[in-house]
Amino acid sequence: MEGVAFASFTSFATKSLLFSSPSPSSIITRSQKSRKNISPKPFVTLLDYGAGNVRSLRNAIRYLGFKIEDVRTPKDILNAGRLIFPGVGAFASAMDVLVKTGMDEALCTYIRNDRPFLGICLGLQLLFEYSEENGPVKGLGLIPGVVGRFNSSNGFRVHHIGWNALQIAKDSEILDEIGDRHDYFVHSYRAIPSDDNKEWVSSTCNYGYDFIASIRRGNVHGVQFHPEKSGDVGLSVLRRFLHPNSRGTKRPTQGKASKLAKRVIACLDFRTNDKGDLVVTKGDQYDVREQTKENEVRNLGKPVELSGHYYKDGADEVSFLNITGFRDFPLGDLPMLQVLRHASQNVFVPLTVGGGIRDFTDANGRYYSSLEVASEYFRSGADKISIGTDAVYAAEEYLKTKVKTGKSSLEQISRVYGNQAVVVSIDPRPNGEVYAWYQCTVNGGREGRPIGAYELAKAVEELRAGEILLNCIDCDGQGKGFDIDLINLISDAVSIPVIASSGAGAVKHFSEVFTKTNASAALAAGIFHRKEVPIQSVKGHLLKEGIEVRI
Ligand code: 1PR
Repeated sequence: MEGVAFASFTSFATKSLLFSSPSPSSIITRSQKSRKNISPKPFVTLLDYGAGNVRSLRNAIRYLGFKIEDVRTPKDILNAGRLIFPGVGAFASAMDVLVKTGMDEALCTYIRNDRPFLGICLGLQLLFEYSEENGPVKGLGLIPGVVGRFNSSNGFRVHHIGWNALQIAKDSEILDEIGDRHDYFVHSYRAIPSDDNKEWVSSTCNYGYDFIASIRRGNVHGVQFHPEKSGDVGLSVLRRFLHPNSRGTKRPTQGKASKLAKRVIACLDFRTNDKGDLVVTKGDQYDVREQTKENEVRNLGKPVELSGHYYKDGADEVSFLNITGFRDFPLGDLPMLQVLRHASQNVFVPLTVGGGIRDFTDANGRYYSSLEVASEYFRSGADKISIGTDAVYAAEEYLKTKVKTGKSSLEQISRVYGNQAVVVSIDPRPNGEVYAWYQCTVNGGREGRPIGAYELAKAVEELRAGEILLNCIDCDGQGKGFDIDLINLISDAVSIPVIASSGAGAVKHFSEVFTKTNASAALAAGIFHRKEVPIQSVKGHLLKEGIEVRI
């Protein structure tokens, strides 16, 4: 999750590093370890300087049967048997924390002594000499070379987000099970390969040009992708690092995967039904009630179970949309947070959550900023948050005043967590007979606003949205295919990734949207909930049509 501007977090981060309070269950003390009746689970040391969400990584490590010991002092680094460093945040802020706490020297000593180390994302980049991110900023200087920003001049969207393939350069052991499969990346800076760092590079990745995807020398490893979000393949990378002698099938490295794959996303719209149960539901043009006398909310299953099922079936991401979030205070919706916590324990692909993200004052007069709401979602296991209604109001205000106040939920959240973590969900409806335009709506399609989808998309990109989830009320639940004109209109207007949504009813609709538009991902709900087509069949069809997807 590199790219997060967390300068404002530095003092918090430093404090939390020195006096950290990770959840009690995640900590084992040395005295505990020496007690005889303690669980024999092996443990790994985690350097988490408190700058962001590493819950997914903690979940993945626990899933693999390891306990986590958190670093509190530089000495803990030197005493570690096996150390994972998931860099989070911006390069300069991270270096600042490391230097202030004396962790920089401890890390350099640990790595120079060839002790088992795995750096992830920024945790890889910090090993280099310099980064251009807000800089040049000096890194740990263990690997010759620099970290630079992707540039968009060759037509590639600057954020490299999604599943991409590796070109393995040398035997790395931890990458042995990757073969020709994709891994999940999300970053806008990358380490540049050169003759000086050639001996370190174990794989590269291509996104317009080649960059370093992983490094290895002796026991020291680093990966730019997120193994904790890369499904089975990612878990194999972590497992091989944690259990160096673990056996798995070595897969061939020369395969068909060569570039950024198109993503297939499963979406769970959910709300509380009339009995008070949280259920996954699905609308027809946003109407989620059965057309019967009882007029009940359609119930298509339980969110945690379904998300686990879609993960196993090959979903590249899972989205949870709390469709009545605009009515209630999202943090009052504890079941929602529980859903996220449980789902993220077993689903190792990115999770997006949306619904009701906005500033809020509760019945007791306590004010919660949208940033607090989003932070709670991130802490509970979300990788991205999605904003609908509040983004429409922010865009309207911005277009009226031409001033970026920095105060909208969109701006606040993307400033702290990075714009790759903020999706704007658009709910447009075609309007007008002769000069049709796509009118934006708020509150789950209940109210039309005086702004078009095109204007909204351009405005939210300027306000630092990282992705657009483009729904279409007329197509929703109809199974007649995506609205190709709408998707072209928006994906040609912005340079951030666009997720096409609404209308999938057959596998051919997925190939159609990827061949006729520039959409980076296709999202569907009903076709999967009604078990009409498994995700694997969608992917099989796309592969047959020559469209690269993760398998
Ligand atoms: O406005 O920030 O509170 O966010 C509310 C979120 O809930 C928005 O993302 C909005 O799109 C969503 N939402 C609100 N009401 C509904 C509803 O259905 N009544 N669902 C709703 C939107 C659209 C997609 C759906 C696709 C694919 N659903 O998420 O899953 O259309 O469906 P299909 O494949 O079956 O055609 P805020």
